[in-house]
Amino acid sequence: MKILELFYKLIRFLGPNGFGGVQISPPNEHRILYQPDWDPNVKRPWYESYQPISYKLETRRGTRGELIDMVERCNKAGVRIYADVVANHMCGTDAGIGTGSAGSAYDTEQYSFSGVPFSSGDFNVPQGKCNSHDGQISNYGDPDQVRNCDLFGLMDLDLSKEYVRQKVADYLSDLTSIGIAGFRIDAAKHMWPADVQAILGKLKDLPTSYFNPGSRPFVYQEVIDLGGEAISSTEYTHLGRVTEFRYGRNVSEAFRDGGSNHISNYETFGSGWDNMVPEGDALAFIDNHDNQRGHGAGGKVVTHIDPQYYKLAVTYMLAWPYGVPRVMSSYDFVTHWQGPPSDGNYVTDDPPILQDGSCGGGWVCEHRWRAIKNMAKWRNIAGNEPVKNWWSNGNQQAAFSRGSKAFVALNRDDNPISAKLNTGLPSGEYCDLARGDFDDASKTCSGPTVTVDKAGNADIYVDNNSDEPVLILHVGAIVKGWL
Ligand code: AAO
Repeated sequence: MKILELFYKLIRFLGPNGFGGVQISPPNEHRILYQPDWDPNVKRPWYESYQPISYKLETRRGTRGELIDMVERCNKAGVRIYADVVANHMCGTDAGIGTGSAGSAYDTEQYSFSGVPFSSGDFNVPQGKCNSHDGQISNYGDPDQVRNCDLFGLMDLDLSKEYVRQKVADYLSDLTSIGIAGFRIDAAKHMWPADVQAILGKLKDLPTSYFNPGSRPFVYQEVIDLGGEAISSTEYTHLGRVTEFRYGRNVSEAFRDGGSNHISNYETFGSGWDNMVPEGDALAFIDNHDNQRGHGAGGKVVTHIDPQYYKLAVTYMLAWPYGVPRVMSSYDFVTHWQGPPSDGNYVTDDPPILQDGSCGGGWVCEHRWRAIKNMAKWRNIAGNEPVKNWWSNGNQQAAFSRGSKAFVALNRDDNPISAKLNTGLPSGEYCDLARGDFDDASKTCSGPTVTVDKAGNADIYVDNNSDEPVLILHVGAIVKGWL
């Protein structure tokens, strides 16, 4: 009985808490980058997953069968799975001769990947299509170089070739056929938009076993555009959404340690700011797997390492109407290349779920932190309601509602928020979802409540020294209505 309960607890967390989907690490065969001289817990760096060997679905995280099982269970629970797709390149030229995580043989000197198969005619550098002296990308001002040369020595595929396009499209079709709902296209900036378009054009609608007829894969492309380079995000927005790296940078400016902006200035945050793409084109996020450890780009973004600031930033992201938001869920690390918690064979561990619902075993699971977890449902309840009742102290405190559905207060200041504010909400006694959880069946709150009067006003108090420097209310968590 206990085991069954635990099982249901595990599969029933994301859906009931309002999370719509999960982005998974690249699910295809990758290089095994064993570094015998490295520290025991980092012998297999995380980033080997970004060095494809073939499109077989077998990785350090599990087998094809295990992936299918997970996708099916998640689809049944109403949670979609989005795969991180690495199609710009294969592994690094430094890999030499070896076999990948599914046992496929490769030889980088010969440009041979037997598991696909690819050979030298399928890559840009050996065909002389890269214009840099060493086959590498060094000049981000030159779009030909960015798209035809090797990124960090990763063997750049010639995606203008019909054969290569078809192999990638076959891989993506395989993913959708098992119920995967869409893709993050890794390194899309390093692929010609026309090539991405040709590949996506080969895909069929999503299978009707899990999706409505006529559904297309949800696509978001990793295009790092912080300005000052030749390639801009808008070259890709007709193909799907783009990862808006300016978003996390901008929000972090208000919330991270030493940030230079004030939350009081964020009343107009959105598409008009800092040349961010229109909100309908954006995938919004605070940090990602690269910039939380100093890889990639985005500058100094706030991460789980500063939990108070991070809760503020993610609460703001989920409360503010811009883009499709993505919440990061991490494992703890000391060195930036350290791989995930794993067993003696470097197979990634399942995160153990502790009594209080948090993760153990080295997993951070930010998405299970109470404020972040409860904000997922908050955003769903807010829906398309506009921002109303904006309040700020002109400094680092702000509060606002989304219509009359949801209200949030954020405190990054040196003083508590202690004010009577218009929450925009119907009168009632609300569960403070930053400090307690609401049980819908019994209409009870495990933490303190906040009373909203008939005019929508409430005495709002948010301690600046609290671990939870936010206040979260919505109409789905009312202990007693119509006071
Ligand atoms: C590893 C080793 C390499 C080795 C290679 C082959 O680290 O030393 O040569 O293997 O054996 C990940 C890791 C890499 C790793 C790779 C393969 O992060 O370290 O290489 O797996 O195992 C660029 C790309 C972007 C990419 C990002 C990391 O544009 O696509 O670098 N992200 C994705 C994934 C990432 C993955 C790959 C791609 C590869 O998310 O996990 O790599 O599949 C500028 C450009 C950016 C560029 C950065 C970094 O950014 O604009 O496009 O990102 O440089 O070079 C300011 C500027 C900003 C600038 C930034 C940094 O912020 O405003 O524009 O500074 O200069």
